[in-house]
Amino acid sequence: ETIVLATHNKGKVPEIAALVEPFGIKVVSAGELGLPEPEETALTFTGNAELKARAAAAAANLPALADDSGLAVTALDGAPGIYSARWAGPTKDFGMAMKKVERELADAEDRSAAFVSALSLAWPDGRIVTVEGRCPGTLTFPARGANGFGYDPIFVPEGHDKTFGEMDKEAKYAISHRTLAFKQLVAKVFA
Ligand code: ITT
Repeated sequence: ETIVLATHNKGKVPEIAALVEPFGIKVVSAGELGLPEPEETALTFTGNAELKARAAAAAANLPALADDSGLAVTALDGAPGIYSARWAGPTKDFGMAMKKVERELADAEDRSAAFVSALSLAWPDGRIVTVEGRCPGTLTFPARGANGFGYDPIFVPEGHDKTFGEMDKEAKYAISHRTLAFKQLVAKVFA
């Protein structure tokens, strides 16, 4: 069996592939298939994950797994949230996006945040299963570490000292928002 990873984000592909491959399922990314990138018009992580999964399942005529994720900062009322990718602009400059988070936090004492991942698995027949995972932590500046992607260098997961950017991928995958969401997805699909 093959499923489409309905993402064009090169940081997400290896993370989602690592979750799916132990089940003996082959993966192909939306990028590799040349599928179009749907406009993310929903106002929630789950809504955007569902529209991406549905669009890819219909276009590829295969089951499709989409992730919509982001960084929710407590002192910013959950921003950048679903706009996490958009804060980096068209050039996907996450150095700039992390600086914007730091600037907007200014003197805020509360440095707590969470990474959120909504995963949605859609089939060409219209069936769909959607879940959401959350990894709590705190923000640290300046950014540290070159591993991972996006906002990983400023996020220290709860109970740890290193940022996701400093952790090796096994350590991140063990606790990430995406992994927590995937566990729920497996429980629902095989229920
Ligand atoms: P697709 O829609 O094609 O999947 P995207 O990058 O546009 O790619 P999102 O709309 O879900 O995806 O944006 C999520 C952004 O949140 C992503 O670009 C990262 O900057 C950030 N993000 C999500 N998960 C992350 C993680 O595990 N580590 C660091 N940053 C993360």
